[in-house]
Amino acid sequence: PQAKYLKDYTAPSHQVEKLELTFDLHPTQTLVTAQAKYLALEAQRSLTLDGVDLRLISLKVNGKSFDDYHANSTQLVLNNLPSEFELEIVTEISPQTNTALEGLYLAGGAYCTQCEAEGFRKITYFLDRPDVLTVYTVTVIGDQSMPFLLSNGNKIAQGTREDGRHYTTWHDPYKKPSYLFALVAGDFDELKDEFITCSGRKVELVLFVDKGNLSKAPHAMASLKNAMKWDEERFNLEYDLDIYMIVAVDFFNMGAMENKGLNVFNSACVLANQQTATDRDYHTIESIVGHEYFHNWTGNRVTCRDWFQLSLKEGLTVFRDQEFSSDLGSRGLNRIDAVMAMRMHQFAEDAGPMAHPIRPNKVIEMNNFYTVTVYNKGAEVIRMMHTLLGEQNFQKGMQLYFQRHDGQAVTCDDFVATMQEASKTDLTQFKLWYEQVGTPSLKVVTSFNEEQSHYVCTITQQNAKHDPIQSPLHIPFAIELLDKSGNTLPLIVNGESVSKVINLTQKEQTIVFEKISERPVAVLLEDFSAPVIVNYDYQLGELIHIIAHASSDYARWEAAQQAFTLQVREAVTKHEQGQQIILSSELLDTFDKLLREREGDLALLAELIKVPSFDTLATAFEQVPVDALNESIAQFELSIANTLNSALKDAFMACAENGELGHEAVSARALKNTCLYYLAICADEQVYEWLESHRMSDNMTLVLGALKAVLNAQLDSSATAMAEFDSRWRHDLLVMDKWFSLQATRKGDDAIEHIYHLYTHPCFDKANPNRVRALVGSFARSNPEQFHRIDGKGYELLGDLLIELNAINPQNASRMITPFMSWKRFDSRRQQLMKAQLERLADMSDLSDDLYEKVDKALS
Ligand code: BAL
Ligand code: ZN
Repeated sequence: PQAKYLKDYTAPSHQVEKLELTFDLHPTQTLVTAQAKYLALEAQRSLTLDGVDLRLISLKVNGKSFDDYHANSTQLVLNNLPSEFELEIVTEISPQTNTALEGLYLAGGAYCTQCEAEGFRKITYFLDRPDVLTVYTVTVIGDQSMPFLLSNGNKIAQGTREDGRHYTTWHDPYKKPSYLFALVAGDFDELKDEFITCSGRKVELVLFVDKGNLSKAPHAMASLKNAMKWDEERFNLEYDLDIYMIVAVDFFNMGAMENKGLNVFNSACVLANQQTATDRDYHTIESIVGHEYFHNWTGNRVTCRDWFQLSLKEGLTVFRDQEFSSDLGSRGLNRIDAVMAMRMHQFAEDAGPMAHPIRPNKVIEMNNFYTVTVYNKGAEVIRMMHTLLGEQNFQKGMQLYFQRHDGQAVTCDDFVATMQEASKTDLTQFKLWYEQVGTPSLKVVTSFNEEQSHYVCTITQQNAKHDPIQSPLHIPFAIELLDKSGNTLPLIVNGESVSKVINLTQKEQTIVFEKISERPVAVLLEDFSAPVIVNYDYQLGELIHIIAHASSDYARWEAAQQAFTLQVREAVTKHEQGQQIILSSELLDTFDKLLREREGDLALLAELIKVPSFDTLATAFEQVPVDALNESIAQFELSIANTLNSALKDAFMACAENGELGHEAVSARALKNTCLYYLAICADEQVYEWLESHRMSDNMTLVLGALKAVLNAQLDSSATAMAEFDSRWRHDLLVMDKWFSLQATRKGDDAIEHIYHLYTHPCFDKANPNRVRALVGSFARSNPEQFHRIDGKGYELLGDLLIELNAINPQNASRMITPFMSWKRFDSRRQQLMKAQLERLADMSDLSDDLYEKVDKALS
């Protein structure tokens, strides 16, 4: 496979004035007629169009058949063309056999498209690149069994043909790149609503769901209306078409897609009622509906010049959706979510063989770059800009960005330039964040000078070893100083009050805080003000002080994470020396007190007392001590369960939860579930009763919480509980995904065989990405004990699946390979075993580009 480089970018050879598409839908022989007007930008006489898996039926230039062309498996080259011409191309495609779910496919009874990044070339020959924008008019012809024939923009015609088939024509007045094209055809239930924009325009809102699912659509609709209102209020951005449609489909590679005026969503990111969806699902739906809506401006109205600039729209839109969730819900909890994603997934990616800058410079398969780095680290980079500029200047920058670039395809540099200009802030050094690779670290050393009343912080930046940019970055470093009583101390530097955000720009910087009369406790990198690792020798007592007193909820949670990390380091050493592992009584006392006081947000408390995940704790070690880590986590949980038994029970009973969806009820359920999880570990009759009553309730958050607790504690009731859930929910595949995920975390020697056995479950389907992620994805991510089995059976299971998925759906295969990418972080035996699986893949003659790129990098 051929790599593409950012440095090789060249402007397109032609402009396309308009594109008219006609789809005559058929499962295996869909005819696509594309009529376009091309204008050569230079004295170009040839035109190279992208096209993959297409059967060319006919080709005309200016109405006449044309044969001065040649085609290969990825391109069609036309020669000796005039400078302006109409091109008509008819191609035939087979949606039913398209299991890759890219381009036009027929799955779960509906036709559906996914064109980002390069799926449009699987529909027709075109300049399939984001900097070629044109106006689309689309006619969809289909059987009457599919009442809805949808595409982007406004409906301008519909009717029935003589042969009984019907058609609908759509026109999108906004120029767009091909990746934003969408078509959906099928039979759905509709939820309709409307939104009156800030300028008084009425927008029709329609949500299409599978028949019978209408009762699960209102939350997504409410989220959409909230998003539309929020974008007007916070960003001054109004929706621009007369209609906004969302279609939920069952087969989809991603969460959702922001096609202009016609979002296509994975049904898992739309459908919710309290019987079938957890509070977490509700939150995810709100944030994804928001994310896709926000793309209408950051992505659609202003798009990317080339795919290397993906973070231009994704980093920015993730930042916007995070702000949306934070403004509507709890800022602290949303920050915790964002940081967990960074720590657990992005830091690992940035340290592994697929490490890349948020603006990558070399790509083989673009689908491999829809990553936590481009999305989440990209959002952190935007957040740092927001921190440095402040809300007002940031919004000024956004306004300038739209004023200058509306309707254009631009670069990350263009974005930073508008921010810089509007805020009159020099972002030259800051821009290195777009090029650097790996997680930078900050070593912090502090000292207290009692005589001078000085608290001195020396901070040294270190780029990652594999970072090509070995020079200091511009890092906003937020700090809070707490006195012995837990009060926040004013920050005075050089005789002047300063804000809590310090600009780090040098390799080493010393900050002297003045008028500090006692040694304070420093809350470092408050709110994760930069995506970096802080190395500082905290004492457990200091962390406990922060848990009790920091003014930011995030900082309190972060201190608990750090405390667990400190403890796990000790525990691993103890495990190696054959000593008993327990959690420090100081930390247990702190948790006990918090559980008894139950002040503030209960959901925060629930997060605070959770032992961090295996993946999170693993980041504290150069080489992951698999067995010691599994043992430590189990022992920590046992310590909490035993020691805090009565506090957990009191908290469980005191949490009033009325089955509603408001923040208080959600928080109460979160804490109830955390308590029950621990209580099940040393359950008594009372706890069995609680578990049973939650398991039988009609609230999925409680049901799943109880099931998870029962399985984790390996209670006798596990098998019956799982069987009952199966028979109750077999008709609802999205709910069954929760069941598959739970099955994946099963312990015991037969866990692996059990998963192979589940492949034959009537609800399981390897062609459906949701099912695969639920079962095998959860296994590899959330069952470290079984996945990393020393007999290699866990790795073999994933290897077997990847080989199959390579043929069915390369994009999904490529996502599922992630756990193998960090194989070098394990002991030599496990390295050998994982490497063997990677080599199995490398030896395949038909390895997809998607997997090739990752396997090649992993093995090199
Ligand atoms: N553009 C792909 C899906 C998303 O990020 O919204
Ligand atoms: Zn996005």
